[in-house]
Amino acid sequence: DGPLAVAAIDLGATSGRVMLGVVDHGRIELVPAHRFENHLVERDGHLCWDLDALWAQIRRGLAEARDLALVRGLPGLASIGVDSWAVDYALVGPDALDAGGAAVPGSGERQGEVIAYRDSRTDGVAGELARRVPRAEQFARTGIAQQPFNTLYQLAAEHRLAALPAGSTLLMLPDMIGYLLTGRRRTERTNASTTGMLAADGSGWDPALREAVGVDPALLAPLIAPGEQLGTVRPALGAELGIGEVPVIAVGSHDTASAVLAVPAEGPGPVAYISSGTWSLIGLEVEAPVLTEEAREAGLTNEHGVDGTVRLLKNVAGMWLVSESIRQWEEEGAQVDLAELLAAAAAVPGDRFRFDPTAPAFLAPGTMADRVTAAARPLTEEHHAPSTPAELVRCILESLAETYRDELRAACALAGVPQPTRLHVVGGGSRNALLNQLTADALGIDVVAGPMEATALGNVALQSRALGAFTGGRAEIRALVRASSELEKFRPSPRQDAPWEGARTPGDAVAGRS
Ligand code: LFR
Repeated sequence: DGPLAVAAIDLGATSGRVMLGVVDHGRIELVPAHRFENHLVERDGHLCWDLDALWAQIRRGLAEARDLALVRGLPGLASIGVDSWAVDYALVGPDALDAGGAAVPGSGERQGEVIAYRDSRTDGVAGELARRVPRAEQFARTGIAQQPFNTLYQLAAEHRLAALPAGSTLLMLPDMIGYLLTGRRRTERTNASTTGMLAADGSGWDPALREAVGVDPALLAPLIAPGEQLGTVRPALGAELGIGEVPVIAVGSHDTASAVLAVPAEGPGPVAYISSGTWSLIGLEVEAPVLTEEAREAGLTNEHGVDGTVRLLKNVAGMWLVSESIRQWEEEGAQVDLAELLAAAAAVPGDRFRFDPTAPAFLAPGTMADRVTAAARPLTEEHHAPSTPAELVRCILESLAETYRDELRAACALAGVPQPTRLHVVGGGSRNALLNQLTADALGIDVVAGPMEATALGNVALQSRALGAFTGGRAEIRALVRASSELEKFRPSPRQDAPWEGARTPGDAVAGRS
């Protein structure tokens, strides 16, 4: 019953990390073993992810995690879990055969690049597919919001399927890492739901949608549930990294599933959260999908979570708007420090400009500051457009906060639950104190910020439960997270009107306070 050391591989759109998680006496200590940058690369005319570079960084991170465990007197890694952003996939050919004719696990060759979800190949594709399977039917079958980048639409735009060698498999990104680690081909269920091709009850792939995009059933690997063991690290790889044949455990491999598992909520009532990173995922944890036409029209999605939960949420462009604006300013020669920029944004006057951060126009990378400036509507007669980086960031954060209010209100109405008394913000974006305060003010409820590394904590917690470190469900996992993190509370500033009651009805465009 001594301390347990596991490795969490957590890949984000702008950075990845391998964390050592030490679980001991009802607490998790996260020790960063290796952090690395990640970014989009252009290849063959597409925006892609550099999988080979990520895999090299992951291998280095695992070796370093093991070293960190040994330094602490622990016997090494007890298991590994992998999560990343959703919807993207690799195509892998069949395993090679050895001299005796036996398949060599993990030797299948990647068939082309891993094309990123922000690539323009899906432009217009969802509309075309809707002519074959109407949007209402797609939603009723899967419960997934029809975002242009869903795997389903990527597959409808995929030109490589016909040329794949027999025995090829589509593996979601974390499943691909799991395959490289173990040689086993499986599709983890939480991430499978983001494809837009999994039946809403999670029972299996939806045959009508699979056929509509020309995907042969043999291309899809069998499902695996979070908490199940995928396999063990291939002997040669385990020896190379000095980690041995460690079990690899399927976690909530969709980063948002792991992050929401680690929301430090307590007490009765539905859990309301924002998983705040590149995206802001705002919504509720519910027990069953909300498949009504109203939910579809509101743009809400029903993603599968750990332990049979469902996340009724909305994708809102989050820190991406800020990080891409900064990238533009830096390309133009400016030197930008995020902390200074946020301090300046807190100091400039508010309530001057608004725009709709849910608009698909902000999906693609490039010239983000210009695009947001062009979309910003003045709320007063004297000001025409944000004219400094601080003003633009203020406009982004205020627009986000008001969108959070409207989207959470819509989710509660559609799920038939009362307004929550607090909203949890987890992930890297939870460190943005100005945004947290604006959010508390817009909603008129307490905002509880942290933990920042919720995704890695959810990943580690599920591994340790699978290894038998504790028993129990979400309540136990959340108690473990609370015992392991420092949280900060933001209370709404006193103001005359009651913002929750005064909020717009779902479906209204985001608009400024009048
Ligand atoms: C967040 C996230 C979102 C998903 C988006 C694209 O990192 O996983 O949940 O909608 O990335 O995959």
